[in-house]
Amino acid sequence: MSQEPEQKQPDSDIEFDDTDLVPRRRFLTLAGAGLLTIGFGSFAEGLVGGLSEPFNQQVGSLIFQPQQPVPEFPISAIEPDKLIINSFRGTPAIATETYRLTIDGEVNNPLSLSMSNLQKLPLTSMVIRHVCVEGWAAIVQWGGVRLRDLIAIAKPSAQVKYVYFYSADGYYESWDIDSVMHPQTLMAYQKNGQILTPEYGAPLRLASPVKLGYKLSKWVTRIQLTSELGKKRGYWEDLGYEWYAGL
Ligand SMILES: Nc1nc2c(c(=O)[nH]1)N[C@H]1C(S)=C(S)[C@@H](COP(=O)(O)O)O[C@H]1N2
Ligand SMILES: [Mo]
Repeated sequence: MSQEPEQKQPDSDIEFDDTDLVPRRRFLTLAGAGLLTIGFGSFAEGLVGGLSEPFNQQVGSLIFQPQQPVPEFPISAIEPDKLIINSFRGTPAIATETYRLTIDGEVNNPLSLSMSNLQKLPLTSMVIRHVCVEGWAAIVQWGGVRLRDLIAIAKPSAQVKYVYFYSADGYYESWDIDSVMHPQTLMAYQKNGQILTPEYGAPLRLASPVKLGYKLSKWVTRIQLTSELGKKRGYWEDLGYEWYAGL
């Protein structure tokens, strides 16, 4: 007699479709609880509050007591010509229609999100300064989804301390969880009021006033939550640049 090996649920099973804000498996439970009829804020809180296992103290406290916001600039301060395209390997071709953002690693609810899934979540807009270590800066308006909202849906496990970002051009970065959960850390799909263009990271890139330019990955396809940093920490970091790179 042989036992059937335990089958791991394939990622496709939890893919969103255009009408659901949440993966299908979860849709049933949340719809049952009536949570889908209310706003996303309540939806995320309901999700977090309803966890059966203790929520990561660190990640949890960051969700409910957000860090001090970094002051923003008025729209009139935007410097449209100053954001220099800085890409180590050119612009990768990404078809927006088939693009998916994967959120996985040490999470209870791995996600695969389309741009239309992401665009249904609350849009946050901010005008901040982008600073590149190569000696230039630009005031830019970014619009997108708060990364901490996405992390909350993915239900990180208790030990998560770091997050890796993988990009379609082979670029990779790792961040501390505090900076990831900062309310002004966005997965952006708009720049200066327009949809993001390919050379600036479309369809989805990091934008944040708490990190230097090289931490702000363009063309992000995968976000991996982890309790440990590996040997590789980031494209520039592995060539000698500082890892934390805070502003
Ligand atoms: N995937 C990817 N992301 C990246 C880079 C890159 O080469 N590839 N360059 C980084 C650097 S050094 C900077 S300053 C900013 C530049 O963003 P911009 O090209 O939109 O001005 O992107 C960052 N993100
Ligand atoms: Mo940079």
